Amino acid sequence: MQNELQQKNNAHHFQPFSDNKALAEKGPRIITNAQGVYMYDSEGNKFLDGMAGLWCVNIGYGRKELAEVAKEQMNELPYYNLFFQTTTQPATKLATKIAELAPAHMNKVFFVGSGSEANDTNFRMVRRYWDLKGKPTKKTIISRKNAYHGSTVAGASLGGMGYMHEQGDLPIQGIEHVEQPYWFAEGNGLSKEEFGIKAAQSLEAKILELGEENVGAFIAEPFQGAGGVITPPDSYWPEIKRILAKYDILFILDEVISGFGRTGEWFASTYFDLKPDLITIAKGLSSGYQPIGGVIVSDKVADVLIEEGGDFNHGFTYSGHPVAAAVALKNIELLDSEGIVSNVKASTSPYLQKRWQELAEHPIVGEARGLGMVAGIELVKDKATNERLESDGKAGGVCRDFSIANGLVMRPCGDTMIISPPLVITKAEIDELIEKAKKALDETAKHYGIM
Ligand code: PXG
Repeated sequence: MQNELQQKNNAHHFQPFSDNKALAEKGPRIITNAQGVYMYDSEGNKFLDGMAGLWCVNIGYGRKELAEVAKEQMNELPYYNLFFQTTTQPATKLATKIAELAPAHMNKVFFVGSGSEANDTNFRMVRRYWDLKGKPTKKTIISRKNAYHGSTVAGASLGGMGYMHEQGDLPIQGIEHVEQPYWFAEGNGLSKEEFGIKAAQSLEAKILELGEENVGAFIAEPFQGAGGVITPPDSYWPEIKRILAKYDILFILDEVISGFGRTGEWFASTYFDLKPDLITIAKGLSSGYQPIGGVIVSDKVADVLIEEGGDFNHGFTYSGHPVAAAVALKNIELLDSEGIVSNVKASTSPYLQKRWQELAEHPIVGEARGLGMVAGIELVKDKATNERLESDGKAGGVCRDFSIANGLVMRPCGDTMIISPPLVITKAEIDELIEKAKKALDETAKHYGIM
């Protein structure tokens, strides 16, 4: 029997990325409150949130300072826009703070409301840049299969998810996809490093196929998040850097997940030693406490768009919303002053990764991988051949259900189980996460008659 709120939900709420018919039969779980790395549902169940919401609650739940700042800002100035030659104090202060933390060659921020809007902004900025440079044919943006760049028309098109493209006739024109560096699934007998080079070289092949004069940019996540925490072989990024240096195209690094401390650095561009022209940000920018995103713009691009471009006819009602900006600024200040990001680098992420590797010993785990505060495991039936437990990627859902029943939110991407916990997670909480993950793996193995 479903409760009243569940019934109302079934009647009136059309939810994202959900089979709404199946959801109505089952009734949604209602999350009511959260503190630190834990969240609670309306039945009183407690969960360790191994996904930091949707990869975003970097600072953890329940930070009253952020609520206070939101309240103060709402009382002082609940809304004003950034259009037509005005700004607000929070938006300007936040842009200044981000520029301080960003790579030295990036000093301007364009605000939006989400990661998807930020990538739509990138799409338009890239085309505008090349128009202004007198090279209007450089329109195509190259992305990668199994990338995630958002859910708007441009975001979903830039992304490389087949299950998104097949709804609504995507991708739109002018977006092409090359190989992803997913060695476990696609390595085909090559060594990891050989495969990393090969995957990177599919970018060069595509540039040559399309003609450099037709390519505006390459977009990529530093590690793929929603694609299944795909951490590239060490050879991948150096080879991409070689290719990007050879051709005159822009480089968009989508740091919506990786930004604001997830790798132990403020930005993964530092972690991987990359030099992007544009960086996409959202999620950890406000730790999800308010919806806000942005594009960090390099001097190279800003000098053309701003010095030579006149009006950039783009922006949103909620671009740099003052309440969201004030909360984001406080969030960054706390991540910094409390040493949360530096602690990830020095202490908790090495500990998480060391303990996560223990899962590689489990009979149904084909690979355990990760970096910073993200990690993934591949579920298999046979460790020697990496044959999957089921042919259609359903084992991940089975493992997820066991994990949730044990009080750990760990999520599946097909048969890859992934985690991305709040950055404030302690070593003791990491121990709990690992024990619960092991238990879910044991139960999954038993379910398939393996243990
Ligand atoms: N880029 C990346 C790398 C993302 O992970 C976006 C852009 C879009 O951000 P917005 O704020 O528009 O959602 C994301 C978002 C999943 C999942 O299933 C991941 C995201 C969103 C929804 C679901 O892991 N990432």
